[in-house]
Amino acid sequence: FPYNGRLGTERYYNHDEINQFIEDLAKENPRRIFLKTVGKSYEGRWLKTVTITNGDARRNKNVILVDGGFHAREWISPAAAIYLISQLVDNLQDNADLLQDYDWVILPVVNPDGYEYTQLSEETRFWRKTRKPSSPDCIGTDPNRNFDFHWNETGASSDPCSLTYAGEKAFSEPEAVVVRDLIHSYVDRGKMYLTLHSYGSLILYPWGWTEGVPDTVADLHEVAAEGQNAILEATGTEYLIGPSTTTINYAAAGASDDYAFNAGFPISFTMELPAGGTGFDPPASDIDHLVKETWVGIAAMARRVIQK
Ligand code: ING
Ligand code: ZN
Repeated sequence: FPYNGRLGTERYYNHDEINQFIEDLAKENPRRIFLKTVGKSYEGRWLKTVTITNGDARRNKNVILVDGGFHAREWISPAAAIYLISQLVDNLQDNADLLQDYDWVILPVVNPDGYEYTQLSEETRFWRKTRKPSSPDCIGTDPNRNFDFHWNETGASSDPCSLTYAGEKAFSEPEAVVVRDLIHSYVDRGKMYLTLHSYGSLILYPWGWTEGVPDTVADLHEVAAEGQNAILEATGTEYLIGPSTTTINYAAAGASDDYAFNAGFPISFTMELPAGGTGFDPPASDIDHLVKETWVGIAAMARRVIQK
């Protein structure tokens, strides 16, 4: 597929292609799109956010913060982030309301070392964690157990070889530090934090560390329901929505959505995109409809947040 300045939905892309894409976007749209290098992965890959605006000069708009690619094998997540970026950039007319008083800050691949590793071979395809050695024998920490909020209290492991290893301490992973710093730098203006995972067809909200729910659970539920209904209407895909712990039936502390919510994002979701293939590996032919329905859900949730 010839590169026309956009990444299509025909296949999955590697981290270099994704970074090149957002760099090109920023160069083409210098008044609307801003690129920021926000850190480096353990193996030295640049983590870059793209900030999408409608081009008016007003600063300090509200912010919607979205990330993808926490977990290496969840390839549909960066794909959905790419599609989200493309929609917000290319369809300004249709989405004027989403950008009128809001800027969108998107980090498409939180864990590029893991993501690249899963692209190496069939044997490495289902790697989940980061790639920093965690012990003499094992590699990787679960970046979604590495956040400093009830860190390693439940649903995480102290075994460096475990899939859900919480890390030697909270924020031991540079990739989690990058997301932490994004959360703090945008929280004053932050109206929604959304982290894209797979798989499960779920929209999860805090808490993940306890069976308790926040005081504002009704608000969280209302916004999630908006996404759920929009997706159902668009494609018939049935998402389940609810508090993380009781919806996936296990508590898991140290995740980014709890951290962002506790830091002050009033709406904070983990969106688990639908399974495909054996779960984490939807065939390329499924990318198009999955990322499109995800976009429909995200846009509906954002509109509910904006109207509140
Ligand atoms: N699932 C999430 C995980 O990190 C989750 C589930 C969401 C746990 C929010 C805690 C908080 O395990 C996947 N597929 O990564
Ligand atoms: Zn995940």
